Amino acid sequence: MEDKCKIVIVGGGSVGKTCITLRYLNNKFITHYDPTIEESYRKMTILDGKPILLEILDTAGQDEFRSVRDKYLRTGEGFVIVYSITSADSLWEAQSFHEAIEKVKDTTDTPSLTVGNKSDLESQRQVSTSEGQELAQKFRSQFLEVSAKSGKNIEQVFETIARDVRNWKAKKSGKNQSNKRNSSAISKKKKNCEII
Ligand SMILES: Nc1nc2c(ncn2[C@@H]2O[C@H](COP(=O)(O)OP(=O)(O)OP(=O)(O)O)[C@@H](O)[C@H]2O)c(=O)[nH]1
Ligand SMILES: [Mg+2]
Repeated sequence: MEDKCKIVIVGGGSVGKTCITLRYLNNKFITHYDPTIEESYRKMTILDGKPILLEILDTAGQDEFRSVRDKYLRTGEGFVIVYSITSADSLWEAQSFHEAIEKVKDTTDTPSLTVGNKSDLESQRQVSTSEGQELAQKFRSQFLEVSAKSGKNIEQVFETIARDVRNWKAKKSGKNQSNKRNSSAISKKKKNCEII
């Protein structure tokens, strides 16, 4: 059976979450702004030679539509945290989304990727590349500057987060297997004790 990966795209309003998602899925760029409530998509792809089903959830950046936030944070396996390089405020918002993820997941090792979008708007830049990188380091996530308009680094967004989730799951199931082995070794020992 193929792998599955639940990816959630988060970030402030109008940073370009929907445009990133639709550029990846349809290779199209939408110029008008229509705030998202919540949209989900599925895409089958090949990652590192193996099939994987990506379940992508495009979420609301606008405050008034954020009521279901905790639910999707709980079910997501990998998070793409988006800000716009043209908005310093959106970098702060990215931070608050990251805090919400850590709080809901109650762990610091959830796979995430920090993305600075609208890299085609260099003349309107308010967030330097190094500021974005610093934030990503703080989140212990990888970092990409992208443009939904030009398509720059869009494929990499989904490849990177899907690979992270796949590795994270493999690590987790490896740990579970060794826990099972340990506990069955303990129960065997116990049985041996009873016989003696
Ligand atoms: N120049 C440029 N504009 C972009 C880019 N990505 C998005 N936009 C524009 O920014 C506006 C908002 O984009 P959306 O993708 O709808 O933003 P969003 O983050 O989904 O917004 P919410 O759904 O409200 O959270 C639209 O007018 C897009 O055309 C980009 O890479 N470059
Ligand atoms: Mg949207």
